[in-house]
Amino acid sequence: MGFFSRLRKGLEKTKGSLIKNIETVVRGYAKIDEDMYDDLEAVMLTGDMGVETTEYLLDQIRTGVKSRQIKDGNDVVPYLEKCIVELLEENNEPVPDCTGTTRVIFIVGVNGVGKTTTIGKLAKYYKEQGQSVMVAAGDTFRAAASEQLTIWAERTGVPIVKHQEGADAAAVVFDATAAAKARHIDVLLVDTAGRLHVKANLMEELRKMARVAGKNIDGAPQETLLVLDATTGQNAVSQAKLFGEVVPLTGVVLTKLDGTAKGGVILSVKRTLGVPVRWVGVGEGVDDLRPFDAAQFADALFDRNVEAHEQEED
Ligand SMILES: Nc1nc2c(ncn2[C@@H]2O[C@H](COP(=O)(O)OP(=O)(O)OP(=O)(O)O)[C@@H](O)[C@H]2O)c(=O)[nH]1
Ligand SMILES: [Mg+2]
Repeated sequence: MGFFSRLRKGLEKTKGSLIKNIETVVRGYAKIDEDMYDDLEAVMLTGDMGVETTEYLLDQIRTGVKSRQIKDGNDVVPYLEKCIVELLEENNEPVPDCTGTTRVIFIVGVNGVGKTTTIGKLAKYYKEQGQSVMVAAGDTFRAAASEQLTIWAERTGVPIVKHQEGADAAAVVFDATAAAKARHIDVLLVDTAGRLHVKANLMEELRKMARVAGKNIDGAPQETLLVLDATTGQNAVSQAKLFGEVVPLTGVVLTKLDGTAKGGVILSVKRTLGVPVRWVGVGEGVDDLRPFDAAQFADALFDRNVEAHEQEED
């Protein structure tokens, strides 16, 4: 199965709850009234779209009704689909150009969201793009974290910089940035320990790592990607807000979209955080992570252009 098919399959539960429920609500109303808005609101909140995004979409529907673009219940779903596609497409400015220097990418997030796995997948992706890649075991906190990353490094055939367990994570970053610079590496992926936004000392460590990276490579880290587990729904959004207060986030990696009904969270991540979703993950396999493509995501969510996508995959 190609990525589109896997994405589509991964979004099945979200579709089954969110989209189907919206359709059911709308179908139940012969004419548009306040009760319909109330029912729609409930369904959207349950689908993890979040309060702000839900309010926004309901306002859009009201606007559509006023402007007569929505005349009856039948028009609501296609109209909403259009609004959701617009949300997916907004705020997707391209990643900064890093030619002539090493692109340093920090991977941050709470425990178990998929940071280390994401690094393995990114290493493979960038290598396939013809870039030289190095990884840094910046999670010196958890036993076995650097072994886990070493396995990924071996599997993808990229060099790794690591220290002893318990070592200073900033020192790992210092050595890795120095090595990457000396070897003219294109992409340095830095793993970090899972941390709770409430642990001040760990957050301070993250700040220090970022500072140290900039000493060896101007402007580094050029990217700080927050990994969010889609299955946690709205919790992911609050994590993101708090992380963003400590380190400037440049993007989000949304993992574990496979098998959750909470895929609607992608809309609220985009809308409330104002940072682009850069990557989406739909499984544990090395090819289960791809750059976020709004049109592809919308097509997978609404079952559009399925044949064309499947032909591309063959
Ligand atoms: N189903 C699914 N599982 C995933 C995905 N991404 C990661 N995982 C799994 O999530 C689990 C945790 O992944 P890790 O990469 O170890 O997470 P981490 O954030 O590095 O965890 P800590 O280092 O403990 O903070 C592993 O079992 C991964 O295989 C995904 O997109 N889908
Ligand atoms: Mg890890």
